[in-house]
Amino acid sequence: MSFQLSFPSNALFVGHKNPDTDCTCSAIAAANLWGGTPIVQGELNPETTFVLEQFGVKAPAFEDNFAGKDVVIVDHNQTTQSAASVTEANILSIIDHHAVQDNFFFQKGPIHIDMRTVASCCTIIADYYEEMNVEITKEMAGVMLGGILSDTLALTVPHTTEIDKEIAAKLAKIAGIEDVADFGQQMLIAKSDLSKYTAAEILNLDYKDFIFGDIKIGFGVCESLLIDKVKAKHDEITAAMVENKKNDYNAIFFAYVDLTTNNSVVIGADDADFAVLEEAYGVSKGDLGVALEGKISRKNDFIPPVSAYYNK
Ligand SMILES: [Mn+2]
Repeated sequence: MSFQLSFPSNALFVGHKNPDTDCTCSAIAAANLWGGTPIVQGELNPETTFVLEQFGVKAPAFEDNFAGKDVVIVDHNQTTQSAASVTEANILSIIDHHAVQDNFFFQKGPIHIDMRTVASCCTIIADYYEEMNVEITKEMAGVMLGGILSDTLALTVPHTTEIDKEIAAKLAKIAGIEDVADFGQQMLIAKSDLSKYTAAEILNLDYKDFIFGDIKIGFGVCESLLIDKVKAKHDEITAAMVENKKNDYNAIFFAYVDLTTNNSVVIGADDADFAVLEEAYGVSKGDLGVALEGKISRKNDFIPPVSAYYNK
């Protein structure tokens, strides 16, 4: 007899706060596979909305009260990236592809944990369909492809693995997407349309908290094909960062990620934050902030030097 992962039908499949396409689509596809309810902990971004509309898939319900509930965590593994009530949930499993650092979810007993070194959580969920011999519908193939293309910027980021590429190709076939690069480009265009957002909303759209010992930081990222339009709001974004910092943060950082060049500029809320960035990255502040060439990933590029700085 071999182990087969299963969950009770009342399980909630929960992605991180400030949801992105990968966590939302992971929750949808996992809930579809195992039975249960996909959950988002915030409003969907325009890229995720585009993907769900393409495949006629309903957005998950919003929920942030997890006390006493059966929960499967997808696409994150730190309490700082979920509502506080998740610490009172009955966590059944963690399925993720991020580094295990501080604030890993505590568990009441032994649970199933699946952390893989792939570029997207949807890659892992798609692999479960295969392993469990469950047919992938066009809709589910579409959303999982969306998650993979989002986290890998259409399979271009250096940490994209062969498994991500192989699974994306299979999903594209089922989803009826002939030109994956073109679909990825359409996702980036959708993601880059930030015209309806205020500076504070742009800061918080893709924003995560990190805790290093007793240091708490916030790190927002904006990936755009039209990053100059975002940089034009620099003063307002900085003001929003200063405002966020009042909520017991030691530092607030934000990265302008230019998807046309794959270069980034990371900024801080104030001089003290900029001093951290200069030392962590070993780069002096330029016009707006610290310029990082060829670096675009919070998980792989931005956080490790900052983590090393605070943990030294
Ligand atoms: Mn992810």
